[in-house]
Amino acid sequence: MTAFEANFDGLVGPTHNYAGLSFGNVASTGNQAAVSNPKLAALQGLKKMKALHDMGLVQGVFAPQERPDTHTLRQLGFTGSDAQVLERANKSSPKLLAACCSASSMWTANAATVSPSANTADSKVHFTPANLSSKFHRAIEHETTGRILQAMFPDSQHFAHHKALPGVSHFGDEGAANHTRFCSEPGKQGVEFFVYGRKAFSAGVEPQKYPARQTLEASQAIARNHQLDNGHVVYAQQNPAVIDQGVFHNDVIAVGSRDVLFCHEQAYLDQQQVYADLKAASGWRNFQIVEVPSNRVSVSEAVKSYLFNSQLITLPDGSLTIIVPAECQDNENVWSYLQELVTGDSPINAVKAFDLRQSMNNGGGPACLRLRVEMNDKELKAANQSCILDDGLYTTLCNWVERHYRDQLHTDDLIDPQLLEESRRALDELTGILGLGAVYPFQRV
Ligand code: SUG
Repeated sequence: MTAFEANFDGLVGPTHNYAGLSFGNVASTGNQAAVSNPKLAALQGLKKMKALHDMGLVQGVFAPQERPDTHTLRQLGFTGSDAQVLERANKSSPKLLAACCSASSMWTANAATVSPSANTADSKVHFTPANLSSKFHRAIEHETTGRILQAMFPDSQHFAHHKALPGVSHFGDEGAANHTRFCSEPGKQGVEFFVYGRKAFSAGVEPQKYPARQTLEASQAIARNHQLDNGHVVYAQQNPAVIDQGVFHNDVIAVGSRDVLFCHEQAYLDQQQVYADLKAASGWRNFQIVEVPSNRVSVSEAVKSYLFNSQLITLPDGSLTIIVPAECQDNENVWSYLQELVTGDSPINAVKAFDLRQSMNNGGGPACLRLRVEMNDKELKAANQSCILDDGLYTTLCNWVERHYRDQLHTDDLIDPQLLEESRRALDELTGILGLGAVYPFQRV
């Protein structure tokens, strides 16, 4: 049976905007109040999906959430018609309204942690939606995320779905952005690498300026729920000093795939120990570490260019390509490093840059936009086929975006009841296209 890694990219929702909601994510706060282009954002994301499909990879589509989230606003005591709820929330706090309007579910690396069947004791693929408890606008995602995941992977013979961990800071969980599966090849038992920013129940070092979103205890709970073998799990603490420079997730400073870890030399608190633990747990000879030294690419350049928020993809011919954001091309130093990397003797053979600037302006690069699900043939068959991209679905989704999305949005527009209408109309049609059923609150009343 063949196994492979599929990418499920978040389709950018119709309310994509820049509200500066994510303290510690310097792109988000830096672009606060800029005018966004939701249509372009969605099309940029779709273009990347199509390109990966064309390269021979299995590419899936992950539906966005219902926004504005009037259901949460009602839970918070705003009453009246939907238009009044929006208006009253805005009057109380424009930032609160913006939090309930964010299209942040596009970054599906934060949707869940996924363990492939090759690693789990019951040989099922396990999913835990991330509680994203460190940011309010993200903490309201996991319920719908769980429903969408169920609709995408419905067969309980192959897929096990867990509830998000308790939504408190002790169990802050950011999903796959802080989790990597290594393996000698897909379908084989491999290592699950969990990266955390702080410990909740014991003492340890922590960042001073920006929050550490993920706790060790959250990662440990997921490993238990997913029935992982302890000998194949490695935990590592992120370097608090880099969190304080804007590295709010591990995937801003490292990326791994198969038997390759590509990371910055300052990524972890005890870098050499992390390497030793990964090598010991993997047990296979070829585990390769490509470490980028600070004197080649500084942490600040890494954060600006999002060099590490890249995708390492294995093409059907076995070669490894790195998918980076166009910002890497803009930075001469980073681009020349990448040229050397792919022409030198590293395991990475080629580089491809994508324009994802709409998402990047909120701190979301190529890796943030995708959730990896390693599957075998049987599991892929058992998944919802309407969510798997082909040329037809790509065209359908581009047309859908063209018909429903605005090409300009400012945070002042979030109060517009028309936007809510447009968004619901679009999502209602989308659930039909992707065969999801009634996953949104407005469809369930
Ligand atoms: O959680 N930005 C997201 C970006 C997530 C990136 N994901 C990964 N690194 N995997 C976040 O900080 C900004 C929204 C705003 O400010 O409007 C935001 O939520």
